[in-house]
Amino acid sequence: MVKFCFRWFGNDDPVSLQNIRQIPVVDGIVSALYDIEVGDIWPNNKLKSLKEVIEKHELELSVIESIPVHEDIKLGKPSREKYIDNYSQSIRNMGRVGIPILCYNFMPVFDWTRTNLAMENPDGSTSLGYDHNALQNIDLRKESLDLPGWATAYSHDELNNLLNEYSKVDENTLWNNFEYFLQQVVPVAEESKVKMAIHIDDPPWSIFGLPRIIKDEEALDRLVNSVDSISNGISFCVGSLGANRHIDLPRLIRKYGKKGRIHFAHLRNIKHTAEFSFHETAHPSKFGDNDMYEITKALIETNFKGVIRPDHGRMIWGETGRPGYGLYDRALGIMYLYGLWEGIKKGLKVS
Ligand SMILES: [Mn+2]
Repeated sequence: MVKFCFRWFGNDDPVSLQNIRQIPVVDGIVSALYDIEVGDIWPNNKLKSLKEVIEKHELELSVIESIPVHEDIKLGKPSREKYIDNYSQSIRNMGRVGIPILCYNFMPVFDWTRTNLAMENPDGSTSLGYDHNALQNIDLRKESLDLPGWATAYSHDELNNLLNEYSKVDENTLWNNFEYFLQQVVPVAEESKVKMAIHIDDPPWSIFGLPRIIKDEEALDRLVNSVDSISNGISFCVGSLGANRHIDLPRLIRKYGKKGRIHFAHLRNIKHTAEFSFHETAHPSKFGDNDMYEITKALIETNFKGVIRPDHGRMIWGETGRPGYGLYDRALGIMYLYGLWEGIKKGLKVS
C-alpha cells in the first residue's frame, strides 16, 4: 500500500505531531535526527526514541530524510573510508529499528537552494523562488553567509576551503566518488532491508561552479545501473527535476517505476519563469507547469507502493515558520494529492 506522509523536523518544529495527526489522510512521518554531527554514526537508541515518539501519536516513522553524506566522501579524500563505515553503520541501525526508506542526496556543499524564500504572490501568500541571474550575482567568497535558505553550518573560511577543494572535482570525479560510495553502502542497505533513495539535485544544474550530477535521465540511468539492487533507488522529487522544463516527468516515473526503483515521491508544483528560473506554487496542476494528474497516474500505473509526501508549500493565512514547511499549505497539498490518488485509482479500477 502506498503511504501518504508528512515531513516533521523534530521537537523544534513549530508544526507538531498533534497537528499532523489531525490531517485526516496522513499515515506516517518523514523525519531525521537533528543533533548528530555530519559523518557520525546515527545511534540505535536515538533512532528508536524518534520512532517511539512518532508512534505515540499513532503515526509511523516511514522515511529518514536525510542522513547527510560527509563532504570527504563526495571529495574522495582518504578519510572517506571512515565516513563510509559510519554511514553503513547508521543504515544498519535504521534497519535494526525497522525504518524502511532512507532519502539522501549527493550535492556538494549546498542542499536545496533558492534566491528568495518569501516571494510575494498576488494573493498575499509567499513562495520560494529561484532566479538564476540573482544566483550568479552572488560571490560566495566575498559575501557573508547570512543569506537565507542554505542549509550550511560552514564559516566563511571553511566554505572557502571547501570551494577550493571542489575546484579540482569535476562531474566525472564526483560520479566516481558517488559510485565508490554506492558500491559499499548499497549492499549494507540491502542486507539491512533499507531502501536507499537518492533525491534529485535541487535545482538540477550546477550552482556556484560546483558540480551537480543527479539531474536528468542520463544520470538516473547511470545511477540504477551502477549497483543493481532494489536498495539503490530514487526519491523522485517532481519539483526538483521539473525545474528542468525539458524533462517529461510522467515518462521517467514510468521508466524507473517499472524497474521498482522509485521508493519515495516528493510531489509539488512549480512555475517556470525563464530557462533556469522558477518559483514554487500551490500543489494543484492549474497553478504550475507540472501536470500532477499525469504524475500521479504514472505512479499508480507502475504500481507504486512507496511513500508520497507533499513537498514544499507556500506560506498562507499568516503562518510563519520554516520556509517551505509550514502546516497549512502542505496540509491542503496532501489532501489534493490524496484526492487525485483516490480518483485516478478508482477510475482505473486498479486494486
Ligand atoms: Mn524534494
